[in-house]
Amino acid sequence: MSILYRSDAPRAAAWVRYFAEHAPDLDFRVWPDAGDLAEVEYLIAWQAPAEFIARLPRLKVFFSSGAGVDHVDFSALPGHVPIVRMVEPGIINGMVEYVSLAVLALHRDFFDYMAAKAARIWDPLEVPPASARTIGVMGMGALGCAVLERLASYGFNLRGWNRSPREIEGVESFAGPDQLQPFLAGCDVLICLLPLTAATRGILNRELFSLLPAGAALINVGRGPHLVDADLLEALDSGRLSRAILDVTEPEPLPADHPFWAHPRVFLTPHVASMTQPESAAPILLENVRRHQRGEPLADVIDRCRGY
Ligand code: OXD
Repeated sequence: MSILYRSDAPRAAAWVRYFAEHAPDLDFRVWPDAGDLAEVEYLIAWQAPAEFIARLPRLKVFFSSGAGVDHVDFSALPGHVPIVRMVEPGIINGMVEYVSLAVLALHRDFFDYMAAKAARIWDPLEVPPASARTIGVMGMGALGCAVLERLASYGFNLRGWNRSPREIEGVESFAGPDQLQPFLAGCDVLICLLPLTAATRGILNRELFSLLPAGAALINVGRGPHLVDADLLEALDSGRLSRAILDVTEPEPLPADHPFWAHPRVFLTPHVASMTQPESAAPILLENVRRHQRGEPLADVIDRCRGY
């Protein structure tokens, strides 16, 4: 039974250690030291290039090393090979930390104070309670729900929007295109945690911004192509939006001459909101391999038609 890891090299050693200790019966290999590729049955990878997949005739399961699968070429993977996304506590906790930090920094005016400090201005602003703000999350999957749960602990008003209806206690839920407008109308801070699909590409655009309350802020931790960059710049420059916190861009890395770098109301991080943590991901992936070996249904298999 061979598993091949073909992803982030610095984290490979931790995967190897875990499998050596907990699954010595499995032959865990790390690319490029992959041996005979014809023996590989499970692949852990970020991408699935067609010419590489063609060299794995016995592949049984493709495990994405990240939470998203938009970068995976589904057509390269034979129809009988399930595609499994990474849902693990390390990724979830990282996202919860990042989004909480971003929301609290907006709520407590940290970006204004950074500018004030640079200008040596001592100017205390009003401190409204969290209950005076409404935070909206687009995408109520594993990450979106965990983020909403943590934000609830601060006392914010919460709302969520999802393709299909989802109920979470304490969260006003909206679903589908018809409810997008009423959802947006109440969001002081909008967080994008949607999967990237044909339906969500470019969803953060001028029309959507026009439906938010004037002065709302945007946090994009989904994917760069969710956002129409020119529309965001226009919304910021016209004052329709107050700020944007972006962890993802298109392309990545963001080119040095892109206007986001110098924009005073865009805060950028280089796609670090959350990362797969081998220590917490390996046990979950191993359990899924064991399920497959026992002929049981796998967890976190994506729907190829839906795209996530
Ligand atoms: C992921 C990511 O999908 O890091 O896990 O963006």
